[in-house]
Amino acid sequence: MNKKVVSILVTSAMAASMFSFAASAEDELITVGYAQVGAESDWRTANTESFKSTFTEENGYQLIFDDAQQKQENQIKAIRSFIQQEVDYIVIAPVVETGWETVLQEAADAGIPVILSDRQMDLADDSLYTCWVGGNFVKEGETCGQWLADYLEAQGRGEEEINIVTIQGTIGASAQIGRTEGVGNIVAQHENWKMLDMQSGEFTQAKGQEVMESFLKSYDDIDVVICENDNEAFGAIDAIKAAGKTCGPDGDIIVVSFDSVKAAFDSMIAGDLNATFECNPLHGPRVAEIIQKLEAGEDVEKIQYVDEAYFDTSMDLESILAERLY
Ligand code: GZL
Repeated sequence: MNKKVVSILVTSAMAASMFSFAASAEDELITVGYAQVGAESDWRTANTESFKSTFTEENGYQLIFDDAQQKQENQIKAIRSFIQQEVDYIVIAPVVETGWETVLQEAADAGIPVILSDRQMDLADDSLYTCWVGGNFVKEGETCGQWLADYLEAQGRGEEEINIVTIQGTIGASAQIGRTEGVGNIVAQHENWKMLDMQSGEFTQAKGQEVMESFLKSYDDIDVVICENDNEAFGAIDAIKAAGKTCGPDGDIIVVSFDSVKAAFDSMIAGDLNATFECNPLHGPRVAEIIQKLEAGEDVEKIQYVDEAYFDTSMDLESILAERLY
């Protein structure tokens, strides 16, 4: 056999072995399709980063990430694409709780486990997803309401007529439903508290400012604004200042919010925000732990809450901020 033919055969054999090596390396990676809500808030950015830094090739994963820009139809398209790509797992942070049965059934028919992260789904058949990991939104709301009661009491305002407005999150999202319910449970315990109005700020700073501007035009006696995430609070604070009013511990209007991102600590240190109620976004490692258990054939808990706290201006915020991961 002449040298040329031999060299072609050797090259082909090497290419084949490399391809098969690459294929086997590729085969060893666990493919995860992740349908993320969007990039609407600092919390969401931290949540996305947690997944991207966890589901790396070095850690044995191939992550296929989709940003749905807060649109359910985009998330459904992404899930269908993951099914076509025959991923090993689908992770979804559902933008709203309803409208998922059909596409989840398609994933089930394809034999692909679905893990829910962050927000929940309202399903008649909860076998359509393997498990959910996220924050306890009702508890976050109740903790916020109780903090406000204690704060007002400490100021000698426990019996005063208190006018409250709420800038809600995306209507129909678990975080909005739970936080609104939780705060409402505490408001109901105080007959001297009045919830003047509630409107959605879509969990964004721009919309939060717009809603607060409208509240300030409609009501001249607002004592408290409850923002269902920190970014809405940043917008509300800008609107309050633009209207010539003050906010925070020494201001006209008490401002509280949810998430506890780093920028919320900056706002409390600046004296604008009174308190923030944590919603831990670092779900990546938790979901990876779940996948590893499933890979090992182990059972996993259906509902898995992450640990959460709250922070206010009575605390050593500079020290806490120095340790914060998001
Ligand atoms: C909470 C999450 C919410 C955050 C917002 O788990 O769903 O969505 O509170 C984000 O910042 O937009």
